[in-house]
Amino acid sequence: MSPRLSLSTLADLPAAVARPAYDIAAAEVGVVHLGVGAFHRAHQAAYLDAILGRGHKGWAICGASLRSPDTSDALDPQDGLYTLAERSGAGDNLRVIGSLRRLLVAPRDPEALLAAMCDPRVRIVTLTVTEKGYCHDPASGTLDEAHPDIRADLASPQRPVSAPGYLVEALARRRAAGVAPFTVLTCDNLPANGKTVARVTARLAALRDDDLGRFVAGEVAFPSTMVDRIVPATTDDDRALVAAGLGLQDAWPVMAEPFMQWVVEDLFPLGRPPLEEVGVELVSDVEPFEHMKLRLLNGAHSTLAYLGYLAGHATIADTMAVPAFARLVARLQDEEVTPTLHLPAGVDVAAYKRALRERFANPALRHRTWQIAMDGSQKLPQRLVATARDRLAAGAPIPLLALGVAGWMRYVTGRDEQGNAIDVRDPLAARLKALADEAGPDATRLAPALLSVREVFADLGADPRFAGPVRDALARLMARGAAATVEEIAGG
Ligand code: CS2
Repeated sequence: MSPRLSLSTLADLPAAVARPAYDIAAAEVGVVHLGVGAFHRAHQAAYLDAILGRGHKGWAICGASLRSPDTSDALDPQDGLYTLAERSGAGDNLRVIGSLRRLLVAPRDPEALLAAMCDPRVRIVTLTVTEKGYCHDPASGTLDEAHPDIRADLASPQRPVSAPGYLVEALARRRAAGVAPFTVLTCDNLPANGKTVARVTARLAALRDDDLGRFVAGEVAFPSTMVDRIVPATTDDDRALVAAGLGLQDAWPVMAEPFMQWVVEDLFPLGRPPLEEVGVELVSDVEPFEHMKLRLLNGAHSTLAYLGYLAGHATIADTMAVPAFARLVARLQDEEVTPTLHLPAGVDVAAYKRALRERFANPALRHRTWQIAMDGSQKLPQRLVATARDRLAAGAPIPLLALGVAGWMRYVTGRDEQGNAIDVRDPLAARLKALADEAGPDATRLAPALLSVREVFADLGADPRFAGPVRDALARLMARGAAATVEEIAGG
């Protein structure tokens, strides 16, 4: 077996592999990141690698895992170096990223993470902890005060477990030490993500102490962001492909499409890296971009994930290769999503949608429908339900949005169309399954049972203008299966 990628083997890389052109040892940590998974490593860490490459050496990252030690165990022996493989039908580009200068595992050493967050040289704390990592109620965007991790964080605030728990404790310690608060930059696909994380964090702080709550609400900046890059989970085949390209082993490379986008609200009281130098769009209002992305990309992604999985397709590209599914995506985007968007002048939404459909069809990315289907209860509100809410307010029909929601319902019953078990991963999985089991397969009972889940649908579950189309779509799915239903609805 070839040696491992690390600082000492960097010089052995073939010329075709891009690598840090800056002095890695001189880079200084200015950002602590919570949730150092594949998405972060293919997105924010790549942007900051480019920032370091332009000579701004104060913006390296200390990345922390809040749960599993896997990333740290894989990358520590590699001095934090890893490969980013950009994949498309045209081939693969390999690039070694050097911006991750330190790795921490929170449960192993919570004090080390808190100390890193309290270092005055750290000016920004970024997060990708997925939707469920904020311990909030997805429909209302407020802290779930009954969440076990939040209860644990209130019982022992100095030894946090959750992401909001770490933010609050580190902000409290900085305040006590007279160090100005860091900026909190969430990079998760939540609606109004800066405001939502501000609300959740300030509420947790207030539950500890009113004064701390006021401080977090009043003195801490939580800019909103729109992040975009498709990053499927890494497989062993990917590792082999990267090892062949490097001539070295990399225990955990990340695979991504060539496209990447980052729109950031420019609100950084302690300063920020010159992100505009590396293609980041700095704006005063992220919301129009966020709606465009969450509704057009993620809404279509979830729809393809549930219906594609049920129709027997393992990946998004395989699903998009079926003409009826490709038409379903185009019609959903054109007829039911685009009319809800309010885009700033200069955004070419038609080009955006065309590019999106090509990105979904990228044959080199094996993005599993099962992966995207995960955590639907946390994703549906902002991806499909909010769009449906806007449509109904405008008196407009929602047959295709309803079909996506019905696909989720069929999926969370936990049985596929052949009667095989589906491995449903969702914080609400057990409750969803119990509701589905009790209701049985008849859509006139199953749809209302699942529509009663307020965390997903809030008041819309009881609105006949929403419940009716969802029930009808579910009845078709139960009777005809996903492939035939999509063909009937979008085929011609
Ligand atoms: C996907 C996203 O897994 C999912 O739910 O829809 O991760 C998607 O690939 C990214 O948001 C693209 O930017």
